[in-house]
Amino acid sequence: MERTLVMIKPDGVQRNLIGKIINIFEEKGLKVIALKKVRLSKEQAKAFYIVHKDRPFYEELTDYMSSGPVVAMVLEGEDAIKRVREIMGATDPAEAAEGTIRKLFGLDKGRNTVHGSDSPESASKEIPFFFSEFELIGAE
Ligand code: DAT
Ligand code: MG
Repeated sequence: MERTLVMIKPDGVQRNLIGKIINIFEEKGLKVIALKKVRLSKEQAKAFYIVHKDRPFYEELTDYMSSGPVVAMVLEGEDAIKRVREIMGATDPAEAAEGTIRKLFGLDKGRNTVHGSDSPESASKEIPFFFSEFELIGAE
């Protein structure tokens, strides 16, 4: 069993896609073990995306991620990190495979509707960014 951090980005929350997106993950057998809606400050968005601090899109990305509420959740399942990345699709919605969340709902490279941890190392930093241990309610 593996855990991964997923965010529904401001464009997804704003367009009332929270339920549809969670439904896609649940139908694939992933379990929601923690869930919250939050508004990130600019500083919090910069901290969350610190690995991208030297990329040219860091300012645009962190402005965007602090521009409206997001929904953060922890999903649990076998191979959850890789499976969530597959279900989300490529970063650029124009390049995302048919049936992926970003293909279905993504607007452009920045407003691509969802975030998912890209590795176990990322998940182990991103989950505690939003949730304390006692907020993670597994299936057992
Ligand atoms: P992913 O979210 O697929 O892991 P990433 O880690 O490379 O992609 O980048 C993080 C986010 O930054 C991405 O979801 C959207 C934004 N982003 C990436 N490349 C961008 C670009 N060239 N222009 C604008 N935003 C970009
Ligand atoms: Mg990434």
